[in-house]
Amino acid sequence: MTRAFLSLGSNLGDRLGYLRNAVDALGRGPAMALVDVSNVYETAPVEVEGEQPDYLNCAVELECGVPAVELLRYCQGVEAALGRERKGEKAPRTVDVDVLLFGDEVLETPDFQVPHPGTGRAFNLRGLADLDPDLYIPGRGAVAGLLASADLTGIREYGEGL
Ligand code: PH2
Ligand code: MG
Ligand code: MG
Repeated sequence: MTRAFLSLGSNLGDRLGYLRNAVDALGRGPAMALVDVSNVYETAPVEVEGEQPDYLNCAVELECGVPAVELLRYCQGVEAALGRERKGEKAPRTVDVDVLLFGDEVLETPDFQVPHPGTGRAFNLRGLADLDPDLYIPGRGAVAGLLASADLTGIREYGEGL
């Protein structure tokens, strides 16, 4: 089993509902067990062009018994089942499910990178720190240290969480 960490994001429609449904679907994945879910954060869009609604983001920890690419395919299936339209990597979306970390694996293919480039984003560090501040991100360092020097502007805790 591999310890995997995912990032969930939604900025269209019933954002909390989409995060909930995505977490439920991840818990039903083949050879996957849900371990924990971070707090939910409302976050200002980063690295996008033009105006977009704010996101809800959270991080999820899984125990995963399939290889990283199969987890990625499953996550893409969850996105599609929850109505995600492929309008571009940074377009507003019902739900985005990114594989941030897969054990200590480092993968660099044209369409799948682990650690995910988004592991450097402050909202992802915030969610990961809820799950395990000692978590080590290959090539970057420990989450707690990275979070300490991150700019947390535009990130606020959202309600009761999931
Ligand atoms: N996802 C992006 C681009 N920008 N900004 C926030 N706040 N939250 C996201 O999930 C997010 C983003 C591309 O996937
Ligand atoms: Mg993303
Ligand atoms: Mg994505």
